[in-house]
Amino acid sequence: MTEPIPQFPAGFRWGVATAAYQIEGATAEDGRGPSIWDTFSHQPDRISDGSTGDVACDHYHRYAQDVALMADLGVGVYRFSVAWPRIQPTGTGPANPKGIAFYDRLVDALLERGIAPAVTLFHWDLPQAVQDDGGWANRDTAARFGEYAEAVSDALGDRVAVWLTLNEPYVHLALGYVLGMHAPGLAGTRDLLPVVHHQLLGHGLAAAAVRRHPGARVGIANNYTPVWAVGPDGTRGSATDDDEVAAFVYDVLHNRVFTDPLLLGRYPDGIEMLSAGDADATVLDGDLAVIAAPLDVLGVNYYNPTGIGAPPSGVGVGGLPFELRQLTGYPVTGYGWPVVPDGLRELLVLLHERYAGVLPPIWITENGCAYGGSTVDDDRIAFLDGHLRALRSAMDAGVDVQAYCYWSLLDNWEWADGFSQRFGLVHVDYATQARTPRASFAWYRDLIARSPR
Ligand code: IFM
Repeated sequence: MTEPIPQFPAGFRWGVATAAYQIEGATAEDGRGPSIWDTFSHQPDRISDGSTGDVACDHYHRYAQDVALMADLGVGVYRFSVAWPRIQPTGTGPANPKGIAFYDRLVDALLERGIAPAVTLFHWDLPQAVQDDGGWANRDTAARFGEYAEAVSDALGDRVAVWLTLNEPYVHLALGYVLGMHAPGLAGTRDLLPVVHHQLLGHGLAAAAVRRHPGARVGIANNYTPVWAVGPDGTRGSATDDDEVAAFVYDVLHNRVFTDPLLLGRYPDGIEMLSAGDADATVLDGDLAVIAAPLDVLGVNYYNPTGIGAPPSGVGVGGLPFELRQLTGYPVTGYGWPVVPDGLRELLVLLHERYAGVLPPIWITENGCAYGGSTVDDDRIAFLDGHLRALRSAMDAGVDVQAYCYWSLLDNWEWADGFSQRFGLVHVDYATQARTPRASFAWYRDLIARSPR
């Protein structure tokens, strides 16, 4: 019989996570403006099943039911995102009272149930009007994001436990500006440094805005991955020296570009590969000090390690010197992602060592898996069990982790893959919007109930 998962320390926070465009729907209600995801999802051939987030899980109207589900689950934290275009329909100007009122109601409903709100300010749904002015390639977007953060924190700052400025800026950059697979749908952008830097500057300005509220705790949710050099067969054993070099480069890009400036106050060596313009005109005096203001938490989103090799021609996607290789030898989720629980321990220990002395406490802001639609989801329970053991062993090795948020509470709209990927502890029937908790929901509820408060 398997040993029970070792207990987590008292005060450890259990939670679930979602994001606005993936669950809310109501995209044209109460004054919400269009976002880049409304535009993108309505373009032909962008989304694998042809769906949009127009209705999604209809959470905008059903939030009370969803909060009741969380109360039943027993979580102490709910990580959700605020849709910028609900607050500022054109990405500038005074806050839309009806947009604020929705999040006000949500926050109060959570607090009534003893659930602490953890708010992400940007989970990819940029107001379309801001994109029309250049999106994150435009320095003004950072300032506008700071003003938006001011408006949201003025409304909710007395009740929010933790603020996460950006979600996965690396993914927004790679899929939105290099590969064209996510909104804004740009492929092959050559000068990427502005998109990196203005997201980071936006983070810094938003963090400062939020910090005006006494007791505010601020962080960012980055996507991290252990980078493994692998040969063409997807195994580490067959990796060559060239594959190791390619993996080193990929690690800089995925794991360091959005973290070294935050924690070390400088860009990593290798940042030049992202700059096709005048870097000095992008990174202005004083910016790095704004970006590197101390964080209270570092949000870590972990899904799997990434296999990387050297492309035969020396040049891979986006002109960069690496290629992605599918790892072999591991089970995969329904999405085809390798299941490597120990990768979470490896990653956390890596961050702990790489940023020794400057690493803030970690929140696991996302970790989860997509499987088929069944509510009997032993595969998800095994995923959770393995990853929580790995998390516990990282904590035993000295990594300070304060919270774990499973992705996701509900099945939801998985970006370019529409409704085809189900990550939820709760099954959603999109035709009726009926919510049915899965077996994993009961498993997680039991784990939380057994954990010391
Ligand atoms: O659904 C996404 C989420 O929006 C960001 N992190 C990864 C999840 C699964 O792909």
